[in-house]
Amino acid sequence: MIQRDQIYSENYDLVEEFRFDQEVTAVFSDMIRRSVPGYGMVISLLGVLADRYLKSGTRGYDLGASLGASTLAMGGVAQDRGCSLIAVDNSPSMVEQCRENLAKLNQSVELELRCEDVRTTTIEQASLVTMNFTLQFLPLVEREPLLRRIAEGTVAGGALMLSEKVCFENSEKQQQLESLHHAFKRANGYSELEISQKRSALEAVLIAETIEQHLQRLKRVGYAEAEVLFQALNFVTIVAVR
Ligand code: GEK
Repeated sequence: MIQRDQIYSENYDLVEEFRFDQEVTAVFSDMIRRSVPGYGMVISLLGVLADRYLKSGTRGYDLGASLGASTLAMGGVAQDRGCSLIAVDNSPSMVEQCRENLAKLNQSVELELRCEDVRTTTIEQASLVTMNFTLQFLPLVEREPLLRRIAEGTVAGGALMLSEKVCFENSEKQQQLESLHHAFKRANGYSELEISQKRSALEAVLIAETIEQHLQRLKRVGYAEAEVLFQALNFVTIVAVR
């Protein structure tokens, strides 16, 4: 059963930095659906991209796999084409729960679940890499080297699906989308207190960049094309092709 996220419903004197610990893991499915506009569509789109990009004999990677939703979305195609899947997350509690969820995958899919930092993951023979809402948690200076290694480990014609919370240079647009995102959370049952305490917890942890910064960097690291495939408020999914 899905447990409701009430982590920030109590008033805290001091809001601690957000961490992907046991408490977050227990409510994560509910939290991400009520906090990230378009999350369900992103996961559905990944099934479509898997069909387009996963090539037989290659690998699919899910970087920042959390509970395995993205890995599961690639599972059917991976099985049909004999691709192996590698799911990575550095939160032990997420990995533990993810292992149970991935048991749903057909045993014939070659699957590796690793509890490690994506910055140390070797990417080889990838035809599809998905990094949904994970790059945003890495220090800014470490993003380009990681993306370069992903691009270098991707076969010609392979793709990266990158989903991120974004910000906007235009301050009016930034304010408008930020306020719509809060309205989205309110509409999904979060109180003002929950929204503001979660924002404080994430302040130093989730650093958003602009769509332009993402697209330019993807081209710099070796992708031939990079385009926004889907946007819901201030959350975008970019597809970059090698
Ligand atoms: C989904 N993609 O459901 N190395 C490995 N994992 C990391 C790192 C890191 N350096 N930093 C953060 N994580 C998923 C949702 S959630 C997004 C991804 C969100 C992991 C972290 O432990 C968490 O599980 C995940 O990245 C981010 O499609 O909570 O907004």
